[in-house]
Amino acid sequence: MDNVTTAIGTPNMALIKYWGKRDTKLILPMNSSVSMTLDEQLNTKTSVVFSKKFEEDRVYINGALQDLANSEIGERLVVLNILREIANVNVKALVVSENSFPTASGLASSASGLATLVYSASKALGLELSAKELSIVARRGSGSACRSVMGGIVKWTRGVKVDGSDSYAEQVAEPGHWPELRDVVVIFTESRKKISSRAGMKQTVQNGILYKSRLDYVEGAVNRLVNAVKKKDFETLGEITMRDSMNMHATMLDTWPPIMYLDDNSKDAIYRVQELNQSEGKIVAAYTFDAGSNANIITLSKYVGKVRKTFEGRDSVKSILELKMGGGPRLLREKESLIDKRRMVPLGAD
Ligand code: 2P0
Repeated sequence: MDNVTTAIGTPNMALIKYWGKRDTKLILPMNSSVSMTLDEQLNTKTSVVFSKKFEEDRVYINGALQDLANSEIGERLVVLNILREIANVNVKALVVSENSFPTASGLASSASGLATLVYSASKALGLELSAKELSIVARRGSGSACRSVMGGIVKWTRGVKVDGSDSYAEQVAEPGHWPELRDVVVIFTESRKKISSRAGMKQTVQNGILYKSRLDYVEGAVNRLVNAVKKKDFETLGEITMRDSMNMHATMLDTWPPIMYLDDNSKDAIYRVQELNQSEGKIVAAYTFDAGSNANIITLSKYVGKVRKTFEGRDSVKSILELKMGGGPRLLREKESLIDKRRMVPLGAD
């Protein structure tokens, strides 16, 4: 106890999307999904300390103390209780976390935040959990977070057991297997999304008509995508990625009331990528959209210039990031801590 740990972790971008839960408490998904963990250009840094001196858990995100009794953040912090149970201790925690990118803007902040918290807190408690064990704990905080506890290409298997013990993430390929893979993020907006992923997926499962047909096709697509990654077959990966993004958004358009994250900028991006692929005579870039309008263009390093040229200089484009695959969370040195160890408060607090 009283051991301050600081970790850095990153978001992941789903190539086959998680959209819908079969168990909302244990966060068990309706379908398996596959993602690439991104590099540290977008990151979360999280310092954690457990101490008998604390009377309650206190969590600061981007400098603001969170109201744990009345927020979704409070629900997500069940991960701290699960880790305390595993460690067999009952001490409260101070958590100080900072995102390098906007929260809830469709840039996967919950995945990055929860994965980094679980990793950092497990180390603070002296636990040596496997990647699989970490993913099962992180899943309880946010589904997509289970895929950010490891690097490279990651598959989250749906599982069938009611206790969720077979619903976990595993690495399909290390970043070094396909170092040319890129996610070019085209940012149109940094504002908060209108409806949270959590609420949006619930509404889709409850009221969607097309949603059932998504479930019929998606497990086969996961297997085909995993094979494409193993063979480094970009064209197959690209087609599966684009079609799965369109399929997920189609299930949202079809639910009631309908949900639309894609806007005119997103639609323009879809046509531009199609035109690029047509002019190259093959799939060299693949668009994918999460619960937001920003475009993620999956491509290979040699085509990044052409993808950039497609979007650069346009009024609608706020910024463009070129992300590689990342290696998953890791510990940082003591000097990078966000906690004042002597006073046991966030660094810079009064
Ligand atoms: C994904 N998304 O696979 C999909 C694609 C958004 C669109 O996972 O309720 O924040 O915490 O389990 O993980 C976003 O949903 O939802 C998400 P919860 P989460 O990345």
